[in-house]
Amino acid sequence: MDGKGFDEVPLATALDVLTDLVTRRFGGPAWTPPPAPAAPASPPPADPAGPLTQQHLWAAMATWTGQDTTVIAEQGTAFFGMCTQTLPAGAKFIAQPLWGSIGYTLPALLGAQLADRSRRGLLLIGDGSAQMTIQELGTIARQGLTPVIVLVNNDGYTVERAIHGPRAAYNDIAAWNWQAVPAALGVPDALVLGAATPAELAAALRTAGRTTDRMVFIEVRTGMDDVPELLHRLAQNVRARNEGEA
Ligand SMILES: Cc1ncc(C[n+]2csc(CCOP(=O)(O)OP(=O)(O)O)c2C)c(N)n1
Ligand SMILES: [Mg+2]
Repeated sequence: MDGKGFDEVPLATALDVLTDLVTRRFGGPAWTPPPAPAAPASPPPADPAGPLTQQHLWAAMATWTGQDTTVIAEQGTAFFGMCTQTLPAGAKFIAQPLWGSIGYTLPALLGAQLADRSRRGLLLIGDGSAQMTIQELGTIARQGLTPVIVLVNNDGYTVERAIHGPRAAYNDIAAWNWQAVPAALGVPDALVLGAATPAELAAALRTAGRTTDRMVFIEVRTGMDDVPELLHRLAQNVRARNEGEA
């Protein structure tokens, strides 16, 4: 401040001092918070037997999350779907939107679970990201860890499709037999489930809640172009900026 440095001042103290200065200088707080935005209208209930949508998926994952759950959301649709949800007090949320390096979350799940075995890990990861670091599934099992892994199979890089090249080949990935992957990578006792409708997801999540003695691996299917509302809006802005630069 004014050419002087003040090291190691806790943020709360700094804010108190700055508020005091602003009050004395301007005779009152210079800024008042804007009114809270009106709550969005709740979406219509999903058809239990219809296709699973991203809107339904992330809300259902937030509802499933408990106070002892550590949610880890990969930097695809999972992050954008989960970062707008409200989680219960005590729940932890791990993501890395700053670096955005895909594949981070599966080893992050391993680390978080090793650091605290009393919490249940819930990994939310896309098929493209999972193909980067999936081999650590075997290490997770070898360490006796029993997380729930929700793998979003939407045939490739959906977050990238939303920004550029919806049908470009570089957003496609090889189609894997995901349900065979845990056994192939050294987790023969994983409980492997699949869900393509809200009803199937509800059933899988009920089973996952009861099954705490082994890894639960749920492959969920969502549409190739289906994205959470936040990502839809962000992608529109990025697309517009890219077109302006062209
Ligand atoms: C190491 C690395 N490579 C590439 C990217 C660019 N990138 C960001 S998100 C993404 C695709 C993620 O796809 P997926 O995990 O399937 O998530 P989805 O959006 O389909 O749910 C890619 C390739 C990146 N962020 N980090
Ligand atoms: Mg994907």
